[in-house]
Amino acid sequence: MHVAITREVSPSIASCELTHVTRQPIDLEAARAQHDSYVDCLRQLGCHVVALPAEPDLPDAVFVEDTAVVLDEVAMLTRPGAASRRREVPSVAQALAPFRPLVHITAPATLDGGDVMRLGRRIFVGLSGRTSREGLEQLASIATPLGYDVVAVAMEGCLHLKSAVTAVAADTLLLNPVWVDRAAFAGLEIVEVDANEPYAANSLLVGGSVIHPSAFPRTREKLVARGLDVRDVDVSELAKAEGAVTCCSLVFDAHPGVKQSL
Ligand code: CIR
Repeated sequence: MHVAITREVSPSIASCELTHVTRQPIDLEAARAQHDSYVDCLRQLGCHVVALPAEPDLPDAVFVEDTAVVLDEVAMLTRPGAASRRREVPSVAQALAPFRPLVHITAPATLDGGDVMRLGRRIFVGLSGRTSREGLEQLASIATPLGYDVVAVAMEGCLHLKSAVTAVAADTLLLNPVWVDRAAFAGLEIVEVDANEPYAANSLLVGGSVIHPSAFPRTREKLVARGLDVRDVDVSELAKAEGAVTCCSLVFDAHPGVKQSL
């Protein structure tokens, strides 16, 4: 069974961090409605959802992905690159504690979960504006002894590695070649986003289904043409806070080892 940790949209989301996106008004009710539909989609795909309450003083707290990296063996609590986001971590740690032993990324290292893409026993880590070389090294010092191969990936032009590339199947990636070099992923199948839809690479694979933003129909067609089960969600309001579909949840296997995990 998959668990999905989520958090309600903060009433202060309008004060979110922004890096590559121009600030525009965010309709809180619309953002909440979209988030509800996203959580429904996770439930439809069989996830047991652990929904944390909104954090009124933490504008970006809905984007729980950045606060942790959940492996089969441990949950790694991050030290987010944006100082404003570090107070999001303790409540996520509490939510993860029943499922995994906890380990921590510590200062001065920084690491955002959005920069960490796990594919089986391989972990790709984007060196972004949020994730430092020390963050990568601390992650490797935890994951390598557990048997994971940790691979550093250069990227540019976007916030996180998973803005540029995500898995849509065990051996297939959805990728924007402008932001990350496909050569970093030799041996894997690559589907490129439609050139007019640069933000379309962020998708969330749950079981065999791909949650994908409805704003990107041309890229969606490419996924459907490959026989993938694509579930559209409208996250346009959350996109104004520079978020997308991976960042709103931490999805992991409740009982790793019992069956194949993500
Ligand atoms: C931030 O800049 O931290 C938030 N406004 C957006 C975080 C999105 N997270 C993600 O894609 N993993």
